[in-house]
Amino acid sequence: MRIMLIEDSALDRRRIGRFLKQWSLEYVAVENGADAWSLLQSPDAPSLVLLDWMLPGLDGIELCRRIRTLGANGTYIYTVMLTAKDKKQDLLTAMAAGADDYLSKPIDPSELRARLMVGKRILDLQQALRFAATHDFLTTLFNRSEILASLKREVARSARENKPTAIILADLDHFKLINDSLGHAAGDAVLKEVAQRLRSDLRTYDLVGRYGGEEFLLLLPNCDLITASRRADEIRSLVSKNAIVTTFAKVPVTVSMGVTVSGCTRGLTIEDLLQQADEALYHAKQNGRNCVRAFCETGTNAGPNHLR
Ligand code: GH3
Ligand code: MG
Ligand code: MG
Ligand code: MG
Repeated sequence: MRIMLIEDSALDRRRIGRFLKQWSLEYVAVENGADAWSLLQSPDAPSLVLLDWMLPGLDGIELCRRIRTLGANGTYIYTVMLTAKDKKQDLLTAMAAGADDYLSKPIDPSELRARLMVGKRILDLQQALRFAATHDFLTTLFNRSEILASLKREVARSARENKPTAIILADLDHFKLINDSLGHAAGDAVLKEVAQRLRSDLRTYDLVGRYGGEEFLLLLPNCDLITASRRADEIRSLVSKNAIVTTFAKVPVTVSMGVTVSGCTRGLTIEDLLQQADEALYHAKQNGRNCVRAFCETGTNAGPNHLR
């Protein structure tokens, strides 16, 4: 948990800062609302804000309202108002503006510490709920709805920046046989390990999610069809390189992949692109599995060797 202290009084800033340091809490101190607002809009903004009510320019209440408009992307900012005001009406104003809690000045350190603990509990809970809502329970990859949301975002961005985004649909070969011969638990162990292998070969800005039972969707931003086909083939080879060791048996695993890119043809929907990747995947399966096929407008699908 990172804290932002927004306080125009240098004395209060130092005093509260001293407490936070004493408790080994990471914090950044800001002395006015405008600076705070620009910091809060950055992707790595602090998750808990200690906010003075009276500030020059943008005051605490207005800042509180603005912080609440940031919540849309899922990261909650827990807000504690600090103020000398102690009338009940003020408390209501602060809460209505979006504050989660309220502390009267002069700040009592043990009270501050207790409120921070409550905030941390709420933030931890919120983070756990958010993770559960966006990730697949078995593999801990992004779940279907989250990877589809990412696809939508990446495709919009690639159109804006006029750069391709590669879409790879990967499907385990004859996975049903593993379930049938070794049982569902062995199948689950294989899915977990495959997910780990997929994740291990990706770059930080690439994305991977569990699209369906034994199907995975990979997104490579700013990657053209030829490069994506090669990358897919590397990933395919990594997945199948070593048999997967489960408590039931050593299981050889292969994967087939279909690749397409956004940005080649204008006006393609997410559904069109998924359809293209699926078509290419179908060709990979038809071709004997354990291979990569790229979608082509003409209907012929080529593996990475043909694209070189
Ligand atoms: P193909 O090479 O054509 O893709 O064959 P396949 O056997 O992989 O494909 P099919 O669609 O026939 O079977 C997929 C199987 O994946 C069927 C389903 O029971 C299994 N499956 C889906 N989700 C899970 C899961 O969470 N755990 C386990 N163990 N199996 C799952
Ligand atoms: Mg003040
Ligand atoms: Mg399948
Ligand atoms: Mg399959």
